[in-house]
Amino acid sequence: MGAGTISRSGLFTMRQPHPVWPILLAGIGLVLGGCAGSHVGGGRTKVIDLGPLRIDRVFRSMEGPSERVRFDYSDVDWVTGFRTEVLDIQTGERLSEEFFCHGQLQIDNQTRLLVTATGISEIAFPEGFGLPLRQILSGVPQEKRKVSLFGMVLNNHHPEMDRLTKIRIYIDYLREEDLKEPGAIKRLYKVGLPITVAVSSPGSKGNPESAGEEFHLRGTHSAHWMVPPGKQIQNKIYSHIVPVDSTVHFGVAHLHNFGVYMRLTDLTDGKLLWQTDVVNQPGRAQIAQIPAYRSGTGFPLYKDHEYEIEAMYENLLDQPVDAMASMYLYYHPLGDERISYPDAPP
Ligand SMILES: [Cu+2]
Repeated sequence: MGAGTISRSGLFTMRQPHPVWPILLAGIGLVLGGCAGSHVGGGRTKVIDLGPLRIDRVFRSMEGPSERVRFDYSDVDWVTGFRTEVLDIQTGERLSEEFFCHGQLQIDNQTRLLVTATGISEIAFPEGFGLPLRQILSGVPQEKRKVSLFGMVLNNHHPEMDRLTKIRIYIDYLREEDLKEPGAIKRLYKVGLPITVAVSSPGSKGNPESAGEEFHLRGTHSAHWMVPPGKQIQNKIYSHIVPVDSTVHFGVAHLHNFGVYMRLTDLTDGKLLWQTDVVNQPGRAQIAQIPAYRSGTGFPLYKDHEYEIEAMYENLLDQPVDAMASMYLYYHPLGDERISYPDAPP
């Protein structure tokens, strides 16, 4: 059906300079039955717990305790959803998303295929779409053809707290045999579009390595910066964001607290394609939700167009706050081409 495999480097995925966190054969793997879609059967869910992760002081973004475990994908052909939650280990209570920094499903070549974070705890592709994990991995060199799950907690507000928590990850998936007919599900591939700033620019963090494994250093540019009090708009222009003409069917944006919006504009067409406006908890400078984009129809991305991503922060404190702005889009190639991520991100 497809036009062969296109070698897609992880050009716009985030870089992890050194694997600081050991890969542990831990976590609890459960398989749950799920409800079936109309044209595919046997929706399945794996549940994996990461932890214990002790929250006993303030941890800002990328500073909290974390765990990485190996993910056995031997029976996973398609991923249709990825959800994360933080639970209190003793009571089983689900904690607010303010205690969730981020989670991810990552290939050993550092390509992060699925990322959740504060306010975007759920990836749920539109019905009839899925990420073809097995096909993607078949394009990755054998020695890197492994997958891990990662989760990190966060605590911006409660210095007095002392709780043992865990991050629970749900992975909704399908096996090939669940598809009632060939082509019952459309392939989605990820592109990550981070805003980056010059490391040496005023206001940026001086030592990127100190921020831990997730610090997205891209040459002399970093995906992490500090926002001074007041409003700030950052943008970045990208070209060749997709290897083939495509339509986007799912998207999320990652922002830290005091983020206001993130938007994607097609500069060639002059069209605003998607904007997401942060929803804060009532009366608090705490992200409640960053609404996702989800559509069976989608919007187009063209291989030869130029795009701009833009993010606004409004820092209401009298001191600088940490910031990031990344957009993760899931696109379906119009010609049904097959994409892989054979190379480590630059
Ligand atoms: Cu971040």
